Amino acid sequence: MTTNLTAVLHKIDDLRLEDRAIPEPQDHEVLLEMGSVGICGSDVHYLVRGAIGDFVVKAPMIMGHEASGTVAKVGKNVKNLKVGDRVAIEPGVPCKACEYCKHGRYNLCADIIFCATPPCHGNLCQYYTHAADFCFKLPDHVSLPEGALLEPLSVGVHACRRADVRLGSTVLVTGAGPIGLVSLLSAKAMGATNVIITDIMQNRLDLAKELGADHTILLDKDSDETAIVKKIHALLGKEPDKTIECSGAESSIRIAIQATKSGGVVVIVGMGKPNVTIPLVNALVREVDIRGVFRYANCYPLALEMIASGKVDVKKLITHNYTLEQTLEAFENAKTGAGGAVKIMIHCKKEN
Ligand code: NAD
Ligand code: 572
Ligand code: ZN
Repeated sequence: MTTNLTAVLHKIDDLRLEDRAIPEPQDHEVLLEMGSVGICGSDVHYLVRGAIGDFVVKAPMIMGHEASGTVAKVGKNVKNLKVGDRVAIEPGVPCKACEYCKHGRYNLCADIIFCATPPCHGNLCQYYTHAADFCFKLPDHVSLPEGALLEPLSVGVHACRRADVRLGSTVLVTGAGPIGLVSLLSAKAMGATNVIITDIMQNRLDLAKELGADHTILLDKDSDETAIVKKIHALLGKEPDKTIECSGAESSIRIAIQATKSGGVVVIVGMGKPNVTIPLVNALVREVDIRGVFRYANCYPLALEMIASGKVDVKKLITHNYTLEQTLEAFENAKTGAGGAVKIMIHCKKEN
């Protein structure tokens, strides 16, 4: 019997399951018995590379930030939740005092504490404490795995808000990984009527089609960019109003800019090389707005509504399931992508 089995990344390729003490919630926090935790590409990146940009794993770090759980204890100032409530956990808790927080753009807060971004711990464990106001109660018919998927779905919601996707929009999504797929789902739910998505993997495009993509394009790494832009226009019958770049590939960013209609918007979600060559003059003379996307702010409520109302089915993203005890195997699967892995879900609670 363990007290609080916890997945701790010590250094590159050194992920361990350890038993830790159960933490005590502070006055504004809840103690959660963890339900489901999805593996994100960033978790895999820390495992394989030990860093993303300036964020370096210098001390052992608990993995996981796509998570849900059940309230086991409440701090004395908590009013919004009670023991037994099932919640989705928004993993970034900002300072609430800086200019960005006060204006609602708390994803830009320099002091945000974000799960499993070093030096902050994540929540891939049995018991974990979190700020109660960053926990969202799930209705009975929304499952704990769906609660965990609110996290990537919120990235899709934020990307579509930044792109100003609306009823009747024609949208290009580049990259059909988990983030491209939640962007597709969000765009459709927000009223986009014509969505085309690209990838270099056919199985991901097949899933995109199942999730509602109107058109898919299989690319290979050496595809001619001008020819791809023409194909996008031909399949859509017009130029996309908005493009959501979710691959991180330099050529995709160039295609995104060239394909988007004059006066349209390109949002960049994918993180690839820090410096890329893009057709900037093409963008400026056609007033194509290029906008960044950094995580999300104020997106959990809408993401939850999209799932609870049945407008989007995120469960189809889950290709593999593991128990907390099988965490090392789960990460091995995520590293290799074996079995056409898209979203791998770890279930911390036995009856999930
Ligand atoms: P992923 O690696 O699973 O997905 C990327 C997809 O792009 C893959 O399916 C891959 O086959 C495809 N791809 C590669 N080259 C391509 C090309 N030339 N054209 C079209 N598709 C191509 O990763 P993910 O989890 O879906 O995340 C996508 C990206 O978004 C990553 O770069 C990730 O770091 C980034 N991300 C950014 C934020 C943010 O806040 N900006 C948040 C989450 C993820
Ligand atoms: O779910 C949030 C998330 N954010 C990602 C990647 C995966 N999942 N981002 C890409 C990496 N950045 S970062 O700024 N960083 C490590 C803090 O390079 C954050 C957003
Ligand atoms: Zn993530």
